[in-house]
Amino acid sequence: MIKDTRLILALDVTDGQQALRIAQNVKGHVDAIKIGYPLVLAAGKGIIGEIAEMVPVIADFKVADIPNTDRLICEQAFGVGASAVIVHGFTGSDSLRTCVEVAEIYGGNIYVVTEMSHPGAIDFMQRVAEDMAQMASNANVAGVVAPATRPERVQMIRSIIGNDMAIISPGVGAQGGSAADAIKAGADWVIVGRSILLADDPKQAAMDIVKEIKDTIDQ
Ligand code: OMP
Repeated sequence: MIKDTRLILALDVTDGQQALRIAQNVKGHVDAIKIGYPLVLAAGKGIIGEIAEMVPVIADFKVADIPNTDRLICEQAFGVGASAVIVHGFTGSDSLRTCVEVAEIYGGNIYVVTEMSHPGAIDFMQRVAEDMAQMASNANVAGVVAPATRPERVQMIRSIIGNDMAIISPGVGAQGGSAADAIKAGADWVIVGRSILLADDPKQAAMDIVKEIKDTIDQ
């Protein structure tokens, strides 16, 4: 993924035509588009390939199964044109290794979820997030997902994985986090859905976030 705008759009809509229109509209203002179950279940996996023709696609399937099932899921995602797949860390190193192997075959990337951005992540995930970050680092993945809603946790996770791996950070806007704080804490990209999708002018909303990030970096 080319680091330019440092913004990833979470395309959480369930209408394929609307998804294509939004992608066309924001292309050039986002470095990637993240597509998850809502859109794929509604429009079919082919939507990944259609959008990948405009902007690189991260398939957010939060893969979390035994290695063989993980392999089948990752093959489906990379096979239709995803550049990267998001996988959960809590299923352990053998599951993760299998995802990495599939990614290597397709020349794609894996991002591992460490601690999620919503309040419930504190119930179970937070206490193993640092171990999952370490596992991700050992597995040499492209990066991890860490919460913009808790910039101090982004900073902690950055200290574990070092500077060779990327942090992509959701939770900006609708969930209360700020793009500037996430970037300052060490995120490489922020992931934003509703603040862009529900805006009167999604392209302008994306441009505003990109400006906020650029101003933060220039400070
Ligand atoms: P908004 O809250 O609408 O900006 O969307 C955030 C996007 O990031 C959604 O697609 C979530 O599924 C995703 N996400 C989180 O919000 N929190 C996480 O901890 C992890 C993800 C993710 O893996 O993308």
